[in-house]
Amino acid sequence: EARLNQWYRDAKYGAFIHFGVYSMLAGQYEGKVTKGSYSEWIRKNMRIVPQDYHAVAAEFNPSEFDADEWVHIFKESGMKYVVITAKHHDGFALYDSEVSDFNIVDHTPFKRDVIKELSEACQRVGLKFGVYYSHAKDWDEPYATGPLITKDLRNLHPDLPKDFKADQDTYFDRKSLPQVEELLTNYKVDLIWFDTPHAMTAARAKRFSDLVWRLNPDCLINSRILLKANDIVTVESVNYFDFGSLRDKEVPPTPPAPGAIYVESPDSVSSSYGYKAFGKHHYHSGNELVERLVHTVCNGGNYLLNNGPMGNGKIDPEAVRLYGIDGDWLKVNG
Ligand code: FUL
Repeated sequence: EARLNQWYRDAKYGAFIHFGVYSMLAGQYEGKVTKGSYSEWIRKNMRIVPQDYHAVAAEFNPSEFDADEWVHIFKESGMKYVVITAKHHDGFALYDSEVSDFNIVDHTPFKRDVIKELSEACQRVGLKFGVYYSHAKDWDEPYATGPLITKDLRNLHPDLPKDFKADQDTYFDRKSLPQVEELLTNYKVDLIWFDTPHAMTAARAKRFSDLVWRLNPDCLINSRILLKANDIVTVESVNYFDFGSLRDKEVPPTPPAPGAIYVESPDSVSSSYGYKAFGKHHYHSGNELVERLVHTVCNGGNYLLNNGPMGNGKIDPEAVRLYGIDGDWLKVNG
């Protein structure tokens, strides 16, 4: 069945968004700065136990969030689609989920469904809408250990019974697949962006792709559903720095064949995906980002440039400035 993915071929440039409880922490917890460059990894890197991370989440209140303001910035910057973290590795859902209470509506004073508001704002201005979903890794859910060694699992969940046995399939059945089903059912999703496919076998990945395409045959799926997922995905997501090696890859034919692979390069305006105000962190220069955008697009790919909004719900002003530089360049150079 042909997928209506011409929009993706034409898109060239999109906004990636990492937003969640970690945005509020901004790289620091209880006065200590997190190790590692990614602020969205703070739960694992600082070994924050469930009770404590849930307490932090209960204070998450991005009261200045305005979906229309966000999409205005993306549109002005020449972006054609948006991909936002519906759930990152910390297990917190940015939408109203019946599957897990650990979500923005049930667990925070904010109580608003960011995925709903953003997807509707995107539709109003004609931007395509995608969700990032960490399908294999979930630090809120002991069953989903993936490559976590026992020590890591015990660090994150010290109160587990001694005889507890992790089981990735139990996690898929109880949380991951049902949440993907919710997302595809309750929102208009044009692209689902899976990530870190540890513990994924071809058979497990097929459960996800079958589910997605049963609910929405036009939904694009990226390659991080499974390592070497070429036969089932429509979008191959490779980091910007790997992109050079894809130069010789065959550019998809027009009109796109069913299941054709489109190349995309996810990248961030800074050395973190989640917003970071503390610890080691740097932003890339405007020139560098324009060069990355051009390089990616000239190689037949889409450039998915991330910003990490702040805990108050506003887009980081430095990201606005850097997006604007790309936007100005596009206005002059097409
Ligand atoms: C990685 C994740 O572990 C990072 O936190 C981020 O989401 C990046 C886009 O992908 O695999």
